[in-house]
Amino acid sequence: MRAASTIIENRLQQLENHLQQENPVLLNTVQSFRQLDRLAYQMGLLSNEESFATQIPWWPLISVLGTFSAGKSSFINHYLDFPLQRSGNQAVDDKFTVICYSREKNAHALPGVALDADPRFPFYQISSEIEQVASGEGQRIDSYLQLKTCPTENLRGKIIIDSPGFDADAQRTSTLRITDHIIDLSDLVLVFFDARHPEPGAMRDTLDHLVSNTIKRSDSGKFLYVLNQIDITAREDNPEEVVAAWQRAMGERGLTAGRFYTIYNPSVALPIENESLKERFERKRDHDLKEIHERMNQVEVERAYRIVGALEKTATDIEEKAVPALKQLLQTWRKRVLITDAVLYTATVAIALLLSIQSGYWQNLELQVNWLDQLSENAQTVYFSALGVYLALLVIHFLSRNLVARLMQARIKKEDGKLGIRGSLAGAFKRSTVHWRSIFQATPAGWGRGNRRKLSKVMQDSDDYVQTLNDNFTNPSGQESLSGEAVNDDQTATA
Ligand SMILES: Nc1nc2c(ncn2[C@@H]2O[C@H](COP(=O)(O)OP(=O)(O)OP(=O)(O)O)[C@@H](O)[C@H]2O)c(=O)[nH]1
Ligand SMILES: [Mg+2]
Repeated sequence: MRAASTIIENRLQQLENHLQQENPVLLNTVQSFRQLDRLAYQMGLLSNEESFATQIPWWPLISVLGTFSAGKSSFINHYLDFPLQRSGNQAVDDKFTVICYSREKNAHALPGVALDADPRFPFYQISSEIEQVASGEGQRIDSYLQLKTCPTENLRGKIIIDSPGFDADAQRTSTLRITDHIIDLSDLVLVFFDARHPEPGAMRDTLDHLVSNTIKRSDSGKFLYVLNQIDITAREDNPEEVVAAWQRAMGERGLTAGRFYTIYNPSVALPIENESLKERFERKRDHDLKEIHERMNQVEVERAYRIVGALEKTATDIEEKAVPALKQLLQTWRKRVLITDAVLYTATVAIALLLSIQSGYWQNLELQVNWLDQLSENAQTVYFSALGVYLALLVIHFLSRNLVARLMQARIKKEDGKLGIRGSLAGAFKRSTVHWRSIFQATPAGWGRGNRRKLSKVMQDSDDYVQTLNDNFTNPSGQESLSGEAVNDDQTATA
């Protein structure tokens, strides 16, 4: 138990260290999650080796997938404004690279084990998952993953994953498994295609796996489809046809309306000679690139609100769902214990009666027990007999409350989760029905005045976090320009 709580403590501390560099508002939310954890331990909603904070994804994850040599790495370098990833015309990347922010001036690369062992990152314990699909591959985690840190401000509050070119034929099950894992965790997925004449096999695999399989997902909105390198098409007779062919191929896979972008990379593109063509291409590229970048930046904002939202929801759910449900359960338990008590007492009396009849102690409806008469003459024995009866009743009562609690707990465990709250109602019920708590106690364990006050404080704090986030994310200079515009409007009005 101790070891488990130390693991959780370490995890939370690592999280805090990272947030300290990255987003101080969210650092405060970890404190609030800790307060909720303590309350939940006392209520029994969480066990010592759990934390509300580790149940939510902290990292806004953007993944870049797609055909090989489509320009994924170059796109990332351009976004970071930093030559972090190697690029080239041959297939360059054979690993997934997890790129995250660090204040240190120099970029660092760390092997895959660093990711596998670090709970702050989305690949924590991925090796065991890989081991399940490809035996023996789990230990070779370094050949699949690496971690790079980069000091670019653009990267603050996000993790970007660069991936090897997608090619289902050549790729092992483990790579496909990692790809699926990444897609599941990502807040935003950019699927890259190549406007040069792409290799049909790789294009087909990408379409099958990264387009067809994604349309029916409930989170299909997080996929953006990008046709890159369209500067090349400027040299073709009919550039529009390349884009049209691409969209047709997507349409054949069922993707008709969607987020299609056509871009090229300003830093590596070939020059376009024709001035008007150049202007048209640049306009389209700038427009689409801007939208993609905006979506990428938005991910951080959404993540921050998502986390504060999760904090507030966890707190309100305890008060509005868990506690009422527990009170209801305790009431049912009390009722059932009293009924069971009554049944057991009656049964005991009935058995005693039957035994006494059988032993011939009853004559003419009168109890004739000589030894009982003798016993009642001695005050001490009367006292001990009464005590004995009392203890017997008590034992029966505890048997009954335990039995009922256990039966109910099994039922609750089965239905735990239906309520949609974090934490275990079954655990909290167990805590509230421990033998030293009276069955007449209506409030659940850990729900005293002190803890209720702490919970309101967390709710109050989460409102404050939202305000701080609003202050951080709404550009303060935007306010100025708004009033500036108002002045201008007034002037035009008077003019
Ligand atoms: N003309 C042109 N070339 C590009 C563009 N984007 C990338 N390239 C070039 O295409 C080649 C492949 O780029 P990478 O960024 O390595 O592509 P990748 O998708 O990361 O490739 P893998 O990791 O090997 O799958 C490089 O030579 C880039 O310079 C673009 O928009 N236009
Ligand atoms: Mg690459």
